[in-house]
Amino acid sequence: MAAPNVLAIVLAGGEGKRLMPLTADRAKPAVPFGGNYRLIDFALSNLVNAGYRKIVVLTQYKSHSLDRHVSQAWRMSNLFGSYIASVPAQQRLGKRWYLGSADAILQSLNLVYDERPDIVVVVGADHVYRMDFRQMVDAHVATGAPCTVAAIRQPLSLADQFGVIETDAADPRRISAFLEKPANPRPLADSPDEVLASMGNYVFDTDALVDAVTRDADRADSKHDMGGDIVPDFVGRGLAGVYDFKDNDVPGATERDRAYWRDVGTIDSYYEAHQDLISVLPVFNLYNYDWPIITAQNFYPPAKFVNGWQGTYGHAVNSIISAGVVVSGALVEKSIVSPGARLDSWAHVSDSVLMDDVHVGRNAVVQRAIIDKNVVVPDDSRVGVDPEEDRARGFTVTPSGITVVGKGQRIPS
Ligand code: ADQ
Repeated sequence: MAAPNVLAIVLAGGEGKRLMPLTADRAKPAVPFGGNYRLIDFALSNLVNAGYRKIVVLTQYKSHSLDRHVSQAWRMSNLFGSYIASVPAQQRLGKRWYLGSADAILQSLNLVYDERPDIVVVVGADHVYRMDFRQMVDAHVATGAPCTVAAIRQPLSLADQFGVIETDAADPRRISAFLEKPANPRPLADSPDEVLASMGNYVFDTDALVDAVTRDADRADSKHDMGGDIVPDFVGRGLAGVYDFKDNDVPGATERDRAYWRDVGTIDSYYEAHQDLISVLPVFNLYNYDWPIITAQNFYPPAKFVNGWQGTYGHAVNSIISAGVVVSGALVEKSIVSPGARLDSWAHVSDSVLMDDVHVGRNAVVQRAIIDKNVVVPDDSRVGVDPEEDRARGFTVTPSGITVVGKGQRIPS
């Protein structure tokens, strides 16, 4: 059988409130990650590596930096009909923003009509993982359900952040119940501390998706949300199948990172995912060249480590140091330093994430902190040392004690 014609829709309009202040100035999918990347790079790499090259990215909230990233990093020749296009809310159905992710698709149906795909793959844009979507599409075609939801086991304690799936006892590939972010979820029969969670990635037969979002538009009680309304509609009609992420076998994956999937929706989970990357043996393997995570190739010079003032020794250990960084007489430990950052003599950065072009001045101390783009940490100042002092200065401090200095925030000297 010929491969189906597939259109991918990337939902990238989310606000990401729980990642504030990192999302004060940018959409969640545009939040930098791992030094070089933006969150959306994981979803787009997974689609492109799977061979899907007709991709529309639906944006809305503070879309400028996301839009710029998609157009610069993901510019593709339109050879043989390939494209990755960032599409802003077009208000085709009236003067309103998207009401929810299903409304984003409804308002963008012209893109579906233009392409006339057999199948539409709908994916979120804010998770860190590798997944071969072609394998999910093959499973979708094989089961014959018009809607397939990707699923992964997650701790019961996190169930209120996810769509929770129950499967049919007689046919475990069918979804019998779906509850969006339930307060009292039922755990899995074979594992009392886990639920089967929706990953927010779906495969639809085109006609079924068009029908569902069109009917949903007239429903007064709908929030017009894919997870909250569209998937439950398919489940209610007995038309939804499940695709277990553990069946996905990405080329080059290791036994440890095959099942890796992280929702980095909170500052703490974002920070923890970074801690993994800088560990000696990370679970998520950035070095899998068989399934590369693609991002912008900026023209930064290589990273450089030099002795600084009075011969101070510039060095970094257990860290990721990106291109264009200059560590001059500073010490970096267990940290991620993004492109273009500069660290001066006697500065000490530990257990931290520094984003692009951060400047850490002489003798400054940064620990257990996330410092957003372009922020200057003045000479002799400190961040992340005293949570009360950080709160008093207007910085976000998470319950686990991570300080976040947002874009444009000033650190007093
Ligand atoms: P959430 O992530 O909480 O749950 P949502 O906030 O709708 O759901 O975000 C899903 C994706 O849609 C994100 O990539 C977001 O950027 C995008 N998005 C949100 N609103 C949008 C809009 N108005 N226009 C365009 N894009 C929009 C979802 C599912 C759950 C599932 C989790 C997995 O609803 O069932 O378990 O993802 O993390």
